[in-house]
Amino acid sequence: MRSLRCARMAGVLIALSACSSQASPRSGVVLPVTEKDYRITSSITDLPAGIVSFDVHNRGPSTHEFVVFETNQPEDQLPLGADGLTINEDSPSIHHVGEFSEVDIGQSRTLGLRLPPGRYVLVCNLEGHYLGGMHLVVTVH
Ligand SMILES: [Cu+2]
Repeated sequence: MRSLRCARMAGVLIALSACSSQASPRSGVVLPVTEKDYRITSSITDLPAGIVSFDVHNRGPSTHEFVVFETNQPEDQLPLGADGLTINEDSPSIHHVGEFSEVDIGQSRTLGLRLPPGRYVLVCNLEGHYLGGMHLVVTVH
C-alpha cells in the first residue's frame, strides 16, 4: 500500500529478482512464505541476522500484499489507520522494512532484505486481510 518508501527501501533491498536470469548465488537464509485467504505461513520463523530472501508464494484465491514490519507490538495488535481496516504503516510503534505491494494469484516473488536482529511481523495489509489473520512473527537473532 506504500510507494513513498522506495528511497528508504533501496538501502536495504538486495538486487534479487525471481525473474532474473543472472546466476547470482543466493546467500543468507531463504524463507519460504505462503499467503492465502487469510493466512501467512512459513516453515522458518527463527533465523540468523543477515541477508534474508523471502520467497513469497500467493496461493490465492485473491491478490495479496507482502509487508515486513519491525516491531515489538503483538502481531494481532498493530496500530490501525483511520479506516479501521488496514495497519497505519506510518505509526511510530512499527517500522516499515520492505514490501511487495502486490503478489498475484499463483505468483511467486522473492524479496531480499538485510535484517539486523529483531522481531518482525509479516503481514498482508490489503483491506481486511490483516484483520482476517494475515500476520506472522519472525524472529531474527
Ligand atoms: Cu491479503
